[in-house]
This record gives sequence, C-alpha cells and structure tokens, in this order.
Amino acid sequence: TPPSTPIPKVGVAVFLLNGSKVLLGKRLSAIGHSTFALPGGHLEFRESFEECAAREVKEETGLEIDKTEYLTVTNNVISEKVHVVCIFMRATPADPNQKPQTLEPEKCDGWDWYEWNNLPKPLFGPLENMVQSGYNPFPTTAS
Ligand code: 8DG
Ligand code: MG
Ligand code: MG
Repeated sequence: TPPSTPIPKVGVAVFLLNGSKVLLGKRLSAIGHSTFALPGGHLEFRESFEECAAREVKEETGLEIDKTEYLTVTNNVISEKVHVVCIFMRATPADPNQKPQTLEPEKCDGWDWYEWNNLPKPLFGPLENMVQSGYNPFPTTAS
C-alpha cells in the first residue's frame, strides 16, 4: 500500500464521572475544533484500554483515575481523511476534589465538570451522536 493510504485508528475516550458530572474540555485540535469532548487519545502499541485511559487523562488533565471500566465502542468516520474506532471507558477521579489542569493548552481550551443533564454545546460529533441516541454513561444504581 502507498504510504499515504489512510487507515482507521483506535481512539480511547473517557467518561470521567464525578457525582452527576462529567469532565469535558473545548477542543483546539483541527478535528472537532471548538467542540466539547471527553479526555482521550490514541491507543499506543501494546497498550490496554485501561492503560490508555489512565495515560491520556493524566497527560491531558493531571488527574489520576479509578474504577476504570469498558463501556462501548463506536465507529467514527469523521472526514475524508479521518476514521477512528473509538473505545469509550468510564472512570472516577481518584481524588474528586482535585482540580483538572490544562496540560495540553494547544489541544484544549480548558477542562470543567458539567452536569449530565446540562451539557455544553456544541459537543464533539461522536459524543453528540451518543447523547442524541440516549446513551447514558452512569452506572445503573441497584433498586
Ligand atoms: P494523542 O496524540 O494524545 O494520542 O491523541 P489526541 O490528540 O489526544 O487524540 P484525540 O483527538 O483527543 O482523541 C483520539 C480520537 O478519539 C479522536 O480524534 C476521535 C476519537 N474520539 C471520539 N470521541 C472522543 C471524545 O469525546 N474525546 C476524545 N478525546 N476523543 C474522541 O470518537
Ligand atoms: Mg492525548
Ligand atoms: Mg486528546
């Protein structure tokens, strides 16, 4: 194959859940510029989904995570050149009171906690699609 042939990549995005809130940041990357998205990034060679989730959240926000679990996967054809199979995980912050830091200011305008019932707009396309479909990342409480 020619070196320029595009191939699908694997992304890992993390629903970091704090009470009824979720961590979102406004993207400054070309893909989804100015939209609100979860922390996350690309799976590295030989990495587990859990390891990738912890690494990307730490690199992007400085936060340590706990209770990391696989949720679902979506196939995201984002543009002519970008196709990402995205693994969605959920986790909780190890310290719920620790403030997220903007450690990659060229990629994110800043992180904040948002109520699931009052999400900011516009959401990053793949996340918007999940919310529109009624997806809920919170654990179902025993009844
Ligand atoms: P890296 O160099 O650190 O590995 O990558 P990154 O710059 O942090 O990658 P990213 O774009 O933040 O995430 C990788 C891909 O994951 C993204 O291009 C598309 C997919 N993805 C979704 N939904 C979400 C989401 O809500 N947040 C993030 N960060 N990525 C998502 O499909
Ligand atoms: Mg990253
Ligand atoms: Mg990222």
